[in-house]
Amino acid sequence: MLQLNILLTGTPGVGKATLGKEFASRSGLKYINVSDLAKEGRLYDGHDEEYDCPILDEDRVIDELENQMKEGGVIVDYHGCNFFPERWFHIVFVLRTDNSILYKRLETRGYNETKLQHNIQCESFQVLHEETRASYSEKIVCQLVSSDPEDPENNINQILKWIEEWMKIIAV
Ligand code: DAT
Repeated sequence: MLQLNILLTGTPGVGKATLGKEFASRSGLKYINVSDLAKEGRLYDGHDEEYDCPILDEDRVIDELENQMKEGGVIVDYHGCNFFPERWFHIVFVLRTDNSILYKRLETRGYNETKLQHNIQCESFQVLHEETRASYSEKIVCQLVSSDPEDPENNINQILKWIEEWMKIIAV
């Protein structure tokens, strides 16, 4: 089994779960959606009224994941990245989506107007891309586009190619 850990990040709605679940089923990596993990374990520290969402208890999330990350073979999905220990990840993929497409996806999700505009601005200003660049070595940060239906398949092939290269390097 692959021992590497991958972080999939990006604005909500860019397609992290779609890509992460499919990639996990093909690669044997374990897919972990941090929002689902937090929901199951009630890993919260209050409620954000403006954006109508629970506030993640980041320390408890890290405690919860630490052992699995040490073992390796995990693909983590979350719309944030600066609180994870840098040592956890071998590669970080930031998914990006065309803003007009993202708007429709988030509208379908029923986001309120404040939350919708906030996320659209995050994507426009490349907030997650900047956050990954500030938190991880630029050598391990890659951007992938996920706007069109054929993109997940192309992205899976790109990630598989990256893993092939990584395995050659560690075999030396
Ligand atoms: P995220 O996990 O980043 O919040 P998601 O994987 O749940 O996003 O995707 C949001 C919605 O968009 C979902 O209905 C699936 C769809 N979707 C994801 N990637 C897509 C793509 N490349 N082309 C078309 N639809 C896509």
